[in-house]
Amino acid sequence: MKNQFKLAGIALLFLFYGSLFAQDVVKYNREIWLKKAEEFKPELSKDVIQPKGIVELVEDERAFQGWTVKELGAVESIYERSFNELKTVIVDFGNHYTGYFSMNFRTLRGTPDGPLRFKLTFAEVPAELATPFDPYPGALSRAWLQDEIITVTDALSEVKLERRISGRYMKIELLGSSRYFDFAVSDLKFTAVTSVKEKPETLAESADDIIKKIDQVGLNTLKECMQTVYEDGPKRDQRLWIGDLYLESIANAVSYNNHDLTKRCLYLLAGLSDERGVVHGTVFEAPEPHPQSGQFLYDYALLFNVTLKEYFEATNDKETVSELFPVAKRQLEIINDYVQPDGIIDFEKANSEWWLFFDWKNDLHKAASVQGLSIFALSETYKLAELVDREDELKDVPELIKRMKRGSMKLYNKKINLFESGSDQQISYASQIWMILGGVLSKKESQKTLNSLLSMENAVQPGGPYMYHYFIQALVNSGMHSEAKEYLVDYWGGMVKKGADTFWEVYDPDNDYLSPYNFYPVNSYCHAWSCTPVYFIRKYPEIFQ
Ligand code: RAM
Repeated sequence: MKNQFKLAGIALLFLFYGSLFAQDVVKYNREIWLKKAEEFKPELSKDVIQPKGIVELVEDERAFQGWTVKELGAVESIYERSFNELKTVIVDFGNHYTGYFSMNFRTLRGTPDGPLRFKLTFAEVPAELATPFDPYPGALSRAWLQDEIITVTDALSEVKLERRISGRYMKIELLGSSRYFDFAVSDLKFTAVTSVKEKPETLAESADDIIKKIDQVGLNTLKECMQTVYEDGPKRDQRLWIGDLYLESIANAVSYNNHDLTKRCLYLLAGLSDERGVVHGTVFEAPEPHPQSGQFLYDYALLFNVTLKEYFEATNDKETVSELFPVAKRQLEIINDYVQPDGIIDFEKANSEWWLFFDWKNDLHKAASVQGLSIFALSETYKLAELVDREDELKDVPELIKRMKRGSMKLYNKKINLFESGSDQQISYASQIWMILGGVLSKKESQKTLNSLLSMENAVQPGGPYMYHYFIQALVNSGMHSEAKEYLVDYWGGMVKKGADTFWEVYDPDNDYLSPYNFYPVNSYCHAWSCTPVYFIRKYPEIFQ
């Protein structure tokens, strides 16, 4: 009897551990992967930046968001002047920087006998300094906005702001001082940080000026976002998102070549995958690496695989791929949960179980996009498997790709050569782009589709630079090279003409005030996914240079 109990106990124990193993498919690697991520955490370089000068805000309806700045003189001009009289000053650091601000004080009269109180506001674009933040109508935390009230108890020593800041401009407003002494501010400094070490190659001498300018602004954007992970935006959200990582890493691979940063991010995401082995759309580094729990994006999970494939092509790093290939395989299984016998993804089901991101565009119907992106991810993962001789582990994939491509044609309206999405048969850029990137159409057919799309007035347009990247890629893949260059110059060149030092998270040429968060100052104006002209210009010099 006793023995029977023992046996039953052992069996139960096996069952228990068995179910744990089944649930947590990557359990034993997670710690190792997080250790690797830590090992490749870069040292940030530090560069001390002096302000370029003092400026004032000028209202100008032709300027981006209605505001520009006018130069008033060198920063030294305020180092001699009574701040009790000046009261407010705007400093221009001359470029977008990410890092830490500090300043000092000089006593002009008397002895400091009481504390000083200031409000410091940092801005990526001029309108951020001109738009009142309160009452705050935005959908994201009010605290992302970079205004800080500081009390200086010792006006004889340097003051350092603890919060990491991102921007080009800074407004200093005096909120409180003593009448028994006077002072000037001095030694305004910005210690800029980045993990970029290498200087990218210069473009061909013969490249158009606008291309050179776009490349430069793209490089600045990327450099600013490359911190201890690829951040989405150094002002906001300051963290790793897979969609941003993918685009940053391919731009990095043709410019700064900081492959270890890509490797770190891949290991971090793998190490923080959930108990099913699914990667989270976004993760945090501090105080300990952790995911945003419950934040699963269907498209981003699959783009993990594409990032890994691009990483391998850039580095030939077999060790990393052999360790992370199981994670990629696991992401592909997501597709199996939704693909139906006719090769079409069950959109309603996927949409109810995942955040299907694709673009910041409320009215976009995403069924065709999900279909195209899934095929794209399957194809790219299979290519990766071929590169590392592991196709036998993805035996079913070629057949699945075929079935899904066949199924996709059910969404194709042959009369107008366009894919339709949803019961309203919505026609969007996103649908055509993802079907083309998925390789559903031949090159010739893709051209027909894109030409038809470009002539459609009511097609749902890309919502921002993220979708615009895939649009340019679809044009490139379809052999529409002059159009690819034209649209790139038009779109990103449009931001340059509006004064961008770094490319923006959101850009609609017809609406400077567009914001997915209901308040445009909280948009990020140095945003990872907008840096990709760097990739196009350098990856395809024959088209863009
Ligand atoms: C925003 C961020 C980020 C993006 C996600 C989906 O919060 O700007 O770049 O990847 O959305």
